[in-house]
Amino acid sequence: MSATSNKASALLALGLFFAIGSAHAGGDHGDAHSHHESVEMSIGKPGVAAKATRTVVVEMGDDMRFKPSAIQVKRGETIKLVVKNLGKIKHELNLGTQKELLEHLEVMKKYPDMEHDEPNKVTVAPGKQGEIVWQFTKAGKVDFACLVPGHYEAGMKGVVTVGKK
Ligand SMILES: [Cu+2]
Repeated sequence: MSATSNKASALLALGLFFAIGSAHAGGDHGDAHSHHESVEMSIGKPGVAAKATRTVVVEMGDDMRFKPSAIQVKRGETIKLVVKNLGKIKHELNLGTQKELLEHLEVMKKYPDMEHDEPNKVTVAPGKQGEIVWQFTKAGKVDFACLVPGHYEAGMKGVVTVGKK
């Protein structure tokens, strides 16, 4: 009996160790992000730069706004988004469904320093610019947002409308 309970508490301790370990991994941009792969299918897919039909410049500012905040594209179109940070603090542009963005917002609250290297996201330092090349394969709306804590809440969001043609 005592041998069994010792074993049980050892397993419990081990489980706790791994729980703490994986929480840290999330901060390094590890496992917490694996769920994005399926989301990419519902909003389109990473584009090939050579196939981009248009470049759209999106400016981000410390007024917590994207300019423009509404972008119109055609279904199937590959867009090169040039994302400029005109502010003095870090901003980012995340493409996703509303649901996915809200989920990610919660992760960002826990790990505000996380940097993004997925194809549907770009983190941009003050005064710099970044790029997302994306193919919008489904008609409808694709949301985008800055998920630096407090920014989305202040209205830093926008929408890409994907037309049928
Ligand atoms: Cu921001």
